[in-house]
Amino acid sequence: MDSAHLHDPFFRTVTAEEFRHADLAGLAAGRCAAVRVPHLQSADDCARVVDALQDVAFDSYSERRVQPSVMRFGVGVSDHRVNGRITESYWPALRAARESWRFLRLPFDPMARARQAIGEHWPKGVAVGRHRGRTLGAGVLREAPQGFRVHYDDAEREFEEFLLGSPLVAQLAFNLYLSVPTTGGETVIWRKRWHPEDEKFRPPQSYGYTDDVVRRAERLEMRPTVGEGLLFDSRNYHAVRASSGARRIALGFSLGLTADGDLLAWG
Ligand SMILES: O=C(O)CCC(=O)C(=O)O
Ligand SMILES: [Fe+2]
Repeated sequence: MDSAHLHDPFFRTVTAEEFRHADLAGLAAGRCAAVRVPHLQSADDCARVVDALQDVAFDSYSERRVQPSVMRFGVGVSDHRVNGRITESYWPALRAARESWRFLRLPFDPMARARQAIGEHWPKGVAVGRHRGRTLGAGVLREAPQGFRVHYDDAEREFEEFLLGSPLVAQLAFNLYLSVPTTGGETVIWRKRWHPEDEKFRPPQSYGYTDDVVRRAERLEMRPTVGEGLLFDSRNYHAVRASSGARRIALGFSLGLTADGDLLAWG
């Protein structure tokens, strides 16, 4: 039998009304691939953020590394990483990004709310991670009408020193969908982690890989709805399909689980 047709019963999504402790622990343990909470935020609150962004310019990620381009509001640590270290440029960029957030004059902090919702049943809650004593960015908003290439996110491999001061026993990507397109925009996750052989599928300098890297791997495809919160294991290869018809804006951050049970966010 072609291995592409075999199903791993642990490679599945769990849908729940909130982020339950058992589902987060199960996700970290590899007992499921993603946890979806369809109504994490109300459509009204999502619309409030989207409205505030109406006339706001997004930056784009480094065009050298990220093709096709991905638009971003806020600062991501990946754009300030050289040879596995955070460059000093990150900190003033982060201060400027915090200023831009204040400029939106939102009646609530959507990142803090998301952390609160994820940490509601987690013993220590969710805090923003710190790097060498300095608090990292809490997350970004991303808009990628042309999608994200197949890639994985793993701070253990991306950073030479521990990003959050200690090893991360699990790493998750969080997204809250504030606005969704009419066509496309699916999040796709493959049951595959990086292998050294995969480098032949990565164009030089690129963060992402060609689709061949996930050929034959089992796949999950999700179509997010407005207000949905999604958590998945970011070390699995994943991608976002191109979209059209309306903006696809997701609030996103990474989460790392330490051996002490701390769930720490960074953008
Ligand atoms: O926008 C998404 O659905 C996923 C984006 C992504 O690559 C991530 O959150 O790591
Ligand atoms: Fe990602």
